[in-house]
Amino acid sequence: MHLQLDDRDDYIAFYREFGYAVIKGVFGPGDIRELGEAFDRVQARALSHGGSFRHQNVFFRVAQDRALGRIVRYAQWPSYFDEVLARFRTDRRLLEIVAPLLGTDLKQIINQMHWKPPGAEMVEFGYHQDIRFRRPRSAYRAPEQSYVQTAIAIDPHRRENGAMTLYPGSHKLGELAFPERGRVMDRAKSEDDLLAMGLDPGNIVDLILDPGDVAFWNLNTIHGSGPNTSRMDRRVYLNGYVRADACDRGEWAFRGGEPCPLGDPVLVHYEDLHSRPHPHYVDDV
Ligand SMILES: O=C(O)CCC(=O)C(=O)O
Repeated sequence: MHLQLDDRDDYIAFYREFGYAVIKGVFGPGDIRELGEAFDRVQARALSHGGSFRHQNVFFRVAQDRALGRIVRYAQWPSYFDEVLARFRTDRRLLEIVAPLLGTDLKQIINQMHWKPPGAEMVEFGYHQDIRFRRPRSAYRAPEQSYVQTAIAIDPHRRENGAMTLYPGSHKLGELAFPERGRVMDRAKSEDDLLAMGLDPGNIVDLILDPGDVAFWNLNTIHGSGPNTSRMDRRVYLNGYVRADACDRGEWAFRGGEPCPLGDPVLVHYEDLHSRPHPHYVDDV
């Protein structure tokens, strides 16, 4: 189903029914060029470090890939240091998408860039629901209704380059007890995980995006993503918003619909923000 930003009623209805939706052409070629350059800048910066690196909420996950050597899997909260990424995190076009679901007073939990460089062997995400990452749970009230995850496609997003795949309607199943088998980003996307939950892998759909499209999904929507067997990267810029009155964590993104710039970092995920605020390497790569 191809929806445009103007088809607000349709994409909200689609989201409510299936737990995700795609809006075509939200961002134009100029926007995507700017974002693509930001991806290159942040990737180079992350690789300038010897391993995974944290400074306050900023985190670069660097991994050792069997085929390519050191690669960047993701960067968290680049908007603290990159003006372009900061501008897009509070872009009104993203607000317009989520406001019908969440209102216009929003905090942000996810500000994240993902890469899947061509030829890399270890870039899959096992099937999961994002609700598992919303911790501590006591900081979130009714997270399934008060939180929406968005993704801006920078590259074409196809099965060959490791598109996300989703289980439509799975947001209605509640939080499922996926087997705890290490980090989601270290697991291959496997139909066995769905079968183990009594779910039919035949229901899975590919999330097909073109550059500038925006996908958004519910915290309970089951999704994962496969390997990149193409010659093209597969980059997405993720921004996750929560109704401010339903969450004790996160950076303000919009107040009364007005963009909120970042200041001194506040608690989002990094529990040691105040006790260990200095830059350091994280040695679990
Ligand atoms: O980038 C991807 O393919 C996976 C994204 C994902 O699963 C997530 O952000 O929860």
